[in-house]
Amino acid sequence: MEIRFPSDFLWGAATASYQIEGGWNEDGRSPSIWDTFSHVPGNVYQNHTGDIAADHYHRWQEDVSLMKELGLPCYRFSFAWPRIIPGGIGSVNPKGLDFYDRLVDELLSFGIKPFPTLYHWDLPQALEDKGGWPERKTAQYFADYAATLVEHFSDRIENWITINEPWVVSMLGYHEGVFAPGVKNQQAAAAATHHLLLGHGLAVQAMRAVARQPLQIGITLNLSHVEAATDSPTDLEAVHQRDAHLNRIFLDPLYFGKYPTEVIQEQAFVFPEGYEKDFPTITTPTDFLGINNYFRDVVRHSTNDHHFKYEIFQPKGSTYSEMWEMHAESLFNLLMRIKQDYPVKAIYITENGTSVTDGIDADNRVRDSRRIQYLQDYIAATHKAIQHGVPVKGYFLWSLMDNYEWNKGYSRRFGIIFIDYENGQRRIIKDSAHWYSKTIQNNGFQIKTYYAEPF
Ligand code: IFM
Repeated sequence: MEIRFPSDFLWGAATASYQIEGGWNEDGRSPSIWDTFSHVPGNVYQNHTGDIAADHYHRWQEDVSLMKELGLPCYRFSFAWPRIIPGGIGSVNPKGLDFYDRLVDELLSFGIKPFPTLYHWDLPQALEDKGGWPERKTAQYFADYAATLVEHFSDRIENWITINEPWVVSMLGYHEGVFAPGVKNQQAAAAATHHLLLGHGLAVQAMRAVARQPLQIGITLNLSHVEAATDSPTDLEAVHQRDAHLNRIFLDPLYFGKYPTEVIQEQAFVFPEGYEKDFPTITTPTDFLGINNYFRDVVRHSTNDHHFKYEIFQPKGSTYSEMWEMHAESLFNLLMRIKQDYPVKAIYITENGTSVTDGIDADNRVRDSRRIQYLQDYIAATHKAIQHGVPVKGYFLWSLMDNYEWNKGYSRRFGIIFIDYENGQRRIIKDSAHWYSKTIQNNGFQIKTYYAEPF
């Protein structure tokens, strides 16, 4: 079967500052919470850090040439807050702006549209020292930082994402403590959730106030379709709860100005006093919703956890890559559900992809056929959703290049460009990048069976 996307569909690839840049202490950049966290032995797989990462801070020109070679129309990257405002608040670092000026101008000179994210988890450590996201003032500091960037770049950049995956920031960073800043405190996580939403709303307002052209602004959420392990009433209830904790906890305040009732009633989430007064700010209208999706969540009832009466269940016989189940139909289901339940004007898939650690063959090729299979299936699911009326306007593959996968360090490879960390950081275009490049060129593809075996 042949599939073709609408002629104005936007194709891109995504990265994030801490995961690729390196240059962690250069040109006035201050430490972020990820520098602090990754430098503590035991926090990250084999104590890997982002000190050098893919060395994009020095190789950005080569990386932009590769984007050009692949015919990439759009590039999603993130600004590093500690490069721009090293203290988190106050003075702006001209060298930080210079780096992104060079990057943005180079992209534009090649006709590649920049699609930046303002916050992809690298909070300046100075702000964590003042309380981090559980502290209300951080929301305003974020809005000030957002305005600084928009003032400087909005003559050249139209599309902006405020925050990437606030669920990960609050739940993995402040509740489970497995991501920076490594805090394990439910109260802190609830406060962080609320202040991330507030920061987003304040930022949208501040950005529009200083913009040099009408902007397209959105937030990116990590969302998953949730399914029950069985039809039992308790498993169905588990679906409802998980959906509230993962999806509705951000979607409902953003679109309806309220937290899900079930969440409010639980002991686990106690939001800061007077939180309701912030909903008018949190619901400040945006232009699109960014969705990061990789897998579905299958859940069943469980009393193992003190607060959450469910557990994630890995169905037997399903297909897994190194981290997550591959289940493209669940992306279709998720998109249909968003269209049905929320008044979303436009959707961008701001991340989708898979980790497969295929290495370099003797002929210097990386034959990552399993990634091609994954991409084909998920992009076809996106296409099907568009056919069913879901307003998906673009797709960003995660990731342009192999990079630092947070607490898994360099043990995971999500890139369509291979980074040879051990051999001078050379870049090798993987088979999947050639496939994606052709897909962009043809604005679609012929569906094939690339890889029939289970992983
Ligand atoms: O690498 C991350 C990215 O930073 C956020 N979304 C998920 C990706 C894969 O885990």
